[in-house]
Amino acid sequence: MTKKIMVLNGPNLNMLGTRQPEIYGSDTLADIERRLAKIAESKDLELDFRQSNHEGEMVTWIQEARTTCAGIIINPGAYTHTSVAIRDALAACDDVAIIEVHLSNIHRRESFRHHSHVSPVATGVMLGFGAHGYELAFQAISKLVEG
Ligand code: CA2
Repeated sequence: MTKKIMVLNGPNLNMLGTRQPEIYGSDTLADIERRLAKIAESKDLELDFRQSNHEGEMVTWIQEARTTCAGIIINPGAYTHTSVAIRDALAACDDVAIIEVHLSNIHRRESFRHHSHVSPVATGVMLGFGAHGYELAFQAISKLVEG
């Protein structure tokens, strides 16, 4: 059966490509989704790509992924630094590979971005590679879920 990878994007990431290109690049979320869809097809994986500006909706989606997905790639946006609820939902995903992605290197930025509630419950973390980081994360998760 084809395994499913859920890619979750948090608040404000729907504005990607419209402003602050010096930090986040000029690709839109739709550009990223298109590239991941190609990789998913080549690896016989199903891609479920979503974005939300709401913490509770993200928690509900993670709970859904817990029973339907082999892997989760998540850029929690600013919730990275604030959300114990998203962390707890991810921690409950026992048999799911989890990769946290950030476009920017959060450790080179303001100190309030240095801490992630998500990293301790992620299988791995990809940060600072811009939009390409999503592709790197997808390649990595395809290895984690194979077999
Ligand atoms: O570097 C990342 O991927 C972040 O998760 C992006 C978040 C930020 O709060 C995190 O600290 C690091 C912000 C996403 C907002 O993205 C925008 C993109 C373009 C225009 C406006 C916002």
